[in-house]
This record gives sequence, C-alpha cells and structure tokens, in this order.
Amino acid sequence: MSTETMNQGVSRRRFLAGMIATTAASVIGGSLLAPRNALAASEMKPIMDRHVLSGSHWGAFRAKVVNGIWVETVPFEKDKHPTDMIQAVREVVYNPARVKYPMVRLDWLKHGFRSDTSQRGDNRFVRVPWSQALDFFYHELERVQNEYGPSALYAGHTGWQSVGKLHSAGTMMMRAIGLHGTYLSKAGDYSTGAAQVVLPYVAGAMEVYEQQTSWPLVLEHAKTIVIWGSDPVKNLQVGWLVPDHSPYAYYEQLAEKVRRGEIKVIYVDPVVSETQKMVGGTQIKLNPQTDVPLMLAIAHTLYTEQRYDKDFIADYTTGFDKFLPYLLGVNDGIAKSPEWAAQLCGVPADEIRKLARQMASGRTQIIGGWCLQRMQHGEQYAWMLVVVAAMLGHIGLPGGGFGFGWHYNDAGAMTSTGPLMSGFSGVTGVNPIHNGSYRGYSPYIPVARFVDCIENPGKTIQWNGHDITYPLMKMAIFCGNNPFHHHQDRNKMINAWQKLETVICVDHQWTATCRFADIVLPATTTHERDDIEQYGNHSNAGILALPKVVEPMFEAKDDFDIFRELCRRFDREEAFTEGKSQMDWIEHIYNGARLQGRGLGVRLPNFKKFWDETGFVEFSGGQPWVRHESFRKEPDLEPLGTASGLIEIYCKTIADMGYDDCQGHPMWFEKNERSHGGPGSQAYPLNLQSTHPKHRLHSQLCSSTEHRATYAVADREPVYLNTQDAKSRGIRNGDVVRVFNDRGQVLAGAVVTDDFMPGVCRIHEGAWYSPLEGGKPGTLCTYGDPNVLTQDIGSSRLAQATSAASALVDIEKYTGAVPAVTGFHGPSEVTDINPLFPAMDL
Ligand SMILES: Nc1nc2c(c(=O)[nH]1)N[C@H]1C(S)=C(S)[C@@H](COP(=O)(O)OP(=O)(O)OC[C@H]3O[C@@H](n4cnc5c(=O)[nH]c(N)nc54)[C@H](O)[C@@H]3O)O[C@H]1N2
Ligand SMILES: Nc1nc2c(c(=O)[nH]1)N[C@H]1C(S)=C(S)[C@@H](COP(=O)(O)OP(=O)(O)OC[C@H]3O[C@@H](n4cnc5c(=O)[nH]c(N)nc54)[C@H](O)[C@@H]3O)O[C@H]1N2
Ligand SMILES: [Mo]
Repeated sequence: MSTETMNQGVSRRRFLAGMIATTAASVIGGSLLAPRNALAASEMKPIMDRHVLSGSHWGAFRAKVVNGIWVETVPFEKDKHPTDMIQAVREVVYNPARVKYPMVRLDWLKHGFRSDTSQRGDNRFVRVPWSQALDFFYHELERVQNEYGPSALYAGHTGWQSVGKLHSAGTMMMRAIGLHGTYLSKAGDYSTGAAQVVLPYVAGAMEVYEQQTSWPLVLEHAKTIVIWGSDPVKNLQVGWLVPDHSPYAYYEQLAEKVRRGEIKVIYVDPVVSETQKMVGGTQIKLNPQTDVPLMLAIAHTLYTEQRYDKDFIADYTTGFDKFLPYLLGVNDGIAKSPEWAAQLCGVPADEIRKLARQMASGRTQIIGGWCLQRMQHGEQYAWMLVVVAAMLGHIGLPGGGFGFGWHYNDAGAMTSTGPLMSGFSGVTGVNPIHNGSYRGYSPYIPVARFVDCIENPGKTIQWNGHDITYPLMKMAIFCGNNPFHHHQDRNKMINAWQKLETVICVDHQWTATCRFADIVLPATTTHERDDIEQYGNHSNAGILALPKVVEPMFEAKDDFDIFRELCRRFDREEAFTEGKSQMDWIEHIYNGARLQGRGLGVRLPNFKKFWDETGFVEFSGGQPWVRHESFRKEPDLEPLGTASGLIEIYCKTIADMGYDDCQGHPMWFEKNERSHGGPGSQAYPLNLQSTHPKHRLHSQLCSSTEHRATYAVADREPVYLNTQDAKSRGIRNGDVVRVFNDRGQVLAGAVVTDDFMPGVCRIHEGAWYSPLEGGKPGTLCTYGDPNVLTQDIGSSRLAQATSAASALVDIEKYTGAVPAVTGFHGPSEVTDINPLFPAMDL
C-alpha cells in the first residue's frame, strides 16, 4: 500500500463505516437485500448484531452483521498493514452481478449441443431449476466421453477462485469430473509460465513461488537492492491464502534506510511504481521489453572491467565459456556492450556502466518480478537475471543474489514453526467410469495455448522438449476462474469459442465467461459457507476459521454441494465426499494440522474449542533464513536440481531441444511488437502494460460497484498515459478515450501522469469485458478490458507461456456518443419460454 492509499484508507474506512451503519438498505440496494433467511429473520427478531472473524485473498477482517446483513468490515487487528480492498469484499456478496439462479443460454436450451454458437455472448439466458441444470451437465459429460473420449473434455483449467482449504473451486471441479472420466488438463499457469519452465534448468528450482531470504537479513547486509520490473508494495496486498501483510513493516524500514543513505534502491521499470513511491530510491527508465539488452550490457561491463566474481563462476556455475563468445560478439560481430544496449533500451551507455559498477561495489540483492516473463521470449529475462547475479557472486549470501518471488505471498517474512494444513484433494483414488483413449492427442496442453488449441485441433506445437498435438475440444468447464478476463486476444477467443459445443461456468459473479457459457451455475462466496485457511502465506502465522458470515443469496450453492450432486447422478457421491459432511472435512483438515503440530512441538486446541471459541490460532515466528545458502556452503552435498547440480549459464538440455527461439544460453531476440522504434511501432506507437491491478485481484472486485467508483474514470477502467502522449493526442485527464490496435478496441478513462514514461500506457488486467454488441467479434468494449488488445502467442517453443505484456496500441480521444457500460448487470433473462421444454436431444 502506498502512503497515499494508507492515509486515504483510514478516512475512507471511517466514512464507509458511518454511512453503512445508518443507511445499509440504500447502500446495498433494494433488490439484493433479500438473502434467503435474513429477511425472515429481520421481520421476526429484534436487531441481532454479530461480529464474525474471517478471511479472504485481501486479508483477514471482522464482519459486522446486523439482522443477517453484512454491514461493515473492520480489518483484523493483527494485520498492521491492511489493504483498502478489504472494504470491497462485502460487496462481492451483494453486488448486482451476482449469479442468482442456474441459467441456460437461450439457444442451447432449444437445441442443446447443436445450438447456434455464434449467439454465444449475446447474454440471453433462461432460468432453470437446479435439478435440470445438473442433469444437462451430467448428460453432456456422458455424451462427450462416449462420443469423443477424454481429449474432447477440458476440465483442468483453474484460477484464483477464493481462499479456503475445503472450498477450492478448481479442486472440487477436477475431483468430481475426474470421478466421471479422465479429461484434458493443462500444464503451467499464466503467472509464471516462462520462468517456471526455464528456471529449473538454470537454477534447479522454479524459484518463483519459493520463500525468499528473510527481510531482516537483507536490511542488515544489502548495500544495493535492484528491483527489476517488480512492484511488491502494489502486489503484496493480495495472497493466495489469507495474507498477513507482515512484509510491509520491512518496506517501511527499507524506506528509512534509503532516507538515511544506508541502502541504495534502484528500480528498473518504465513506470514509477507504488514501491518506489513508498520506499524511495532511483529509477532506471528503460524502453519496455528491452531488459535483456540492458542485462547483457551489465554482464559485458562486469566482464570487460574485470568486476565479476571469477571464483563464483568457476565453483558454482557451468557454461560461462559458451556464453562469453555471444556476450563479446565473437560469432555475430555484435558485442553486447552498453553502447549496443543503449540504442535498444534508451538508457545511456554511461548510466549502464554506472549501474553495473554500483551492483559490483558491494552486496546486491536483485528482486525480479514476473511481468517481464509474461512476454514474447520471456524465458530470456529470467535466465539472464540469474547470469548477472552469478557474475556478481552474491548468490547464497544474506542480502545478495537473485529472487523471483518477493512481491508474492508475504515473501521475505519469517516463516513460523507451525504446521501446514493440507486441503481437499482433487484426486480420490477411485477409478473413473470413463477411462477412454486420448486417441493420439496430448492429454494436456500448455495453459496459455488453450484458445489456440480450440481454434486449431490437430495442430502440433513444441513445448519443453515435447510435441503436443492439440485435441478436438468439444466441451469446457470453468469453475473458480474467468478466462474471458485472463486470456489474451478477446476477439480471437470469441471466434474460437464458437467451435465448442458446450461450455459450463460455475461462479458467483456474472462475468464475461458466464456470458459466453451455455450453462451457468451459481456458487456461494466464501462468506456464505464455512471453511478454514492458513493466516499468512510464506509466514504461516496461524490458522483462521472462516465461518459463514451471511446466509447464501438467491439459489447459490456451495461448490462442494454442486459437485456432490453432480456425482450423485453417476453414483460417485460417496467417493466425492468420502462420507464426510463439510464440517467433518473442516475438522479433518484442522486435525491433520493438529497432529503435525505435535511433531513440531506446537500445541493446538481441539477443534471444538478452536471453532467455537477463538477462530484463530497464532504460531510463533521462526528463524531468519537465506535463499540458496546451503548450495553456497556445500555445493557438493547440496547441489541445485539442475543437470550439473550447478547454475547453468549454458544448458545443454535446452540447446539439444533445437529451438530457434530459445537456445543454449540467454540471448536477445527482437519482439514482434515493441515500442520506441521496434517492430510495429510505426502503426501503433504505445506499449500497453496490462499489469496487475492496484485496486483488485484480477477481475475479482471489479463488479463491486462502490469500490469501482473509487478508481474508475468517467465510469471506465483507467488508462494511464504520459503527459506528452496525452498532449499530442489532445487528451486530458478524465477524458473517455478509445484504445485500439488491429486486434480490437476498448473505451477507457484517461489518467494523465508523468509516472509513466512517454510511449508507455497501462490498463490493469481484470477489467471486465463489456461488449457493446455481445458476441460480435471486434465490437467495442465499453469498460476497458486490456485483453481485447493483447496478443495470443506463446513466449517461445520452450515454455509456450502467455505473451500478454508484448502489445502495442494507440489512443485517441473518444468523440462519439459514449455508450453505457454493459458488463456488470448480469444476464438478459428470457422469460417467455418454458424451460421444461428443451427441444434438445439429450
Ligand atoms: N493481459 C493480462 N492478462 C493476464 C495477466 C496479465 O498480467 N496481463 N495476468 C494473468 C495471471 S498472472 C493470472 S493469475 C490470471 C488470473 O485469472 P483468473 O484466475 O481467471 O482471475 P480471477 O479474476 O481471480 O478469477 C477468479 C474467478 O473465480 C470466481 N470465484 C471466486 N470464488 C469462487 C468460488 O468460491 N467458487 C467459484 N465457482 N468461483 C469463484 C470469481 O468470481 C472470478 O470470476 O490472469 C492472467 N491474465
Ligand atoms: N494488487 C494485486 N496484487 C497482485 C495481483 C493482483 O491481481 N492485484 N495478482 C497476483 C498474481 S496472480 C501475480 S501473477 C502477481 C504478478 O506479479 P508481476 O507480474 O510481477 O506484477 P505486475 O504488476 O504485472 O508487473 C510488475 C512491474 O513490471 C513493470 N514492467 C512492465 N513492463 C516492463 C518492462 O518492459 N520492463 C521492466 N523493467 N518493467 C516492466 C511494471 O511497470 C510493474 O511495475 O501479482 C500478484 N499480486
Ligand atoms: Mo498470476
């Protein structure tokens, strides 16, 4: 959180608290004020006040519930750095985009899997009873398995869902569908798709999700911290589990050390980040997508000025000799010198040398983000960052080396000595009913290629040393994720989607994925069911009960019950539940941790006491820890997980794959779209960042009306752009603008700011796709989904990861009549049809 938002946070919280207490009904909105039992309760009983301690991806909180209605949210007192987003969580339950009932798309109800799929996205739906929706679901599973086998059924696509060890929506889906039959699954993720494939070859581990060196040690030992394309202060607001936000205390201490001149912090970023605003330090403004040239030039300087650690290179790495000819330009005649890099990255050669010398002058901690590997050739950035760190020789020392996960999951906080809970499992050990052949197709696909797969069945691509032949996908199930926000090139996606016969979406918000589905099932939010979760991610600070805050709205059901009832239709209910109720499962999960705790010498109260009385157990802090320390101390006994056990500057395994776009050592590859004079910049001059939102978790909270009003500009998602770029286009702060390229067009609200360098603009990912004409490829998005503009290509043959961050656009002031935003109001319900008369052929 920046100081700016922290200050605003307090006053906004007070303001909201006062407002909600007095006008709960008007704030929440009449039609949504009718949770099933709450209204009845309020008619009969006197005012009932409860305070419920619970948690979310945004942190823990106490919910004030009056007469069955959640009216106020107070951050958990143990969270010293709560995010403002916590105030928007309540709205997730009440906002107008709630999925209220099971819904079936009009033409699918009429014609089943033979429906006119070009109508998908027109948002016309019919309400059906739960039993009918689940019957359709089951019959479609049967049909697809019998007719095509598992490769036609895509059910492995998961996402950010909600916290809770039991109600993991994606796990529920995979467990239930897996009991019915095998299916097509995915490999990798959108977050770190390139880094998680290349880094195991280079550094022996994924590196991205792992704990980092404890902050107290970094603060004590680092002389220089280089934050490379990362914004921890923005991104640590959320966590995969309930975050405790404890690292913010260290960022405050870092800010103090920067003020006193004790640590130098350098940001390599085209944008002044939230971290820079809070911590201070200096920015190296480089042209987007040119980080690898800058890193090569740092390596070139370290080598030619003999500032690199020869002993470290000799003792802990392999392949420097094979990389050196490339660095020096022996074969291609191009030395990767600061002068060479300066032309690409726009950073003057002298400044590059100064940076290299600063990094070599003492202990240097490099903090690398993930946006840079969400690009074409994103593997090269991750690999080259390790090479620079190896040349500096500080890997495995406190306050030195590289780390790729500092902005994620409370990283750098001390890990407690407490036990870890295991969750509900996606596999059961019970054989599926259908276990057909994949018929020569791959049983999995690299996740970010899934639309390419739908579009091009039978095509063979290379991935990480394997050939992947795309199957003919007929049916897809999404639960706890939102592909119509997270996937790139929306218009390509809309076209490809027409090839699918049946799409099922389980969610509690009427997202664009619901619009483009055939059967939509309403799930409860975390706050309408009981669950349990870890408090603190890497810190593992304790265990938190997540008791139900309010009763389920409308006809929402828990994912557990949805899939249990689906399993009942093929006689696998018992296998799904293992004979346990939800509460049995929660107790079982807790007791697993309790038992583990005994082994660790950590005593936990019995479940009843935990659940009924405290709802929270806290674990005591652990010992400071240094990443890669054991490897540094004993490289023979504690080798890395690479082929050689050493850091691989040259990797034979990758070289032997023979890919032209990812070779045996890190290299600079020109991008197919790059701003600042790069390819495509004549037509579309602006680099489009679609980094992670300051005010949301992806698309989650975008449908929270009040919260959206705190950051939207002219009702649209903000697009941030530089003053000069705005001026030359006649754009002023607050204008509605059209952002466009050959792939599509969106409206957005202009925020003119010199925090962004010229030629760089940003729309945060997760802005809801809001088509002017639903289902029509190329139509204007009325709210500002950046994935209308991004390109859908693999990073390289190695990882086939998303290249969302390689996109160019232009912006113009929008002069037409500004249409209303279309995305947040749920389906257009068609009522003049008898839902019990589907002409479909089951
Ligand atoms: N352009 C661009 N695109 C990107 C990125 C980028 O940087 N730029 N980043 C990528 C990255 S790193 C990621 S991780 C993805 C994230 O992509 P997603 O994981 O798809 O994003 P979310 O918005 O979190 O979607 C979660 C969905 O689950 C629903 N949900 C929440 N709780 C429950 C529940 O209990 N049950 C059910 N059934 N549903 C629930 C929410 O309402 C929401 O619709 O986006 C990717 N897309
Ligand atoms: N608030 C919030 N926090 C989140 C999330 C969220 O949705 N909201 N999502 C979480 C998830 S799932 C993930 S995967 C992580 C994502 O973590 P990251 O991918 O690391 O985060 P981003 O915010 O996309 O981008 C980080 C920084 O990269 C910079 N950048 C962009 N292009 C370039 C470039 O060409 N060169 C350089 N040097 N820098 C560049 C941006 O300006 C930004 O400061 O965040 C997590 N944290
Ligand atoms: Mo992510």
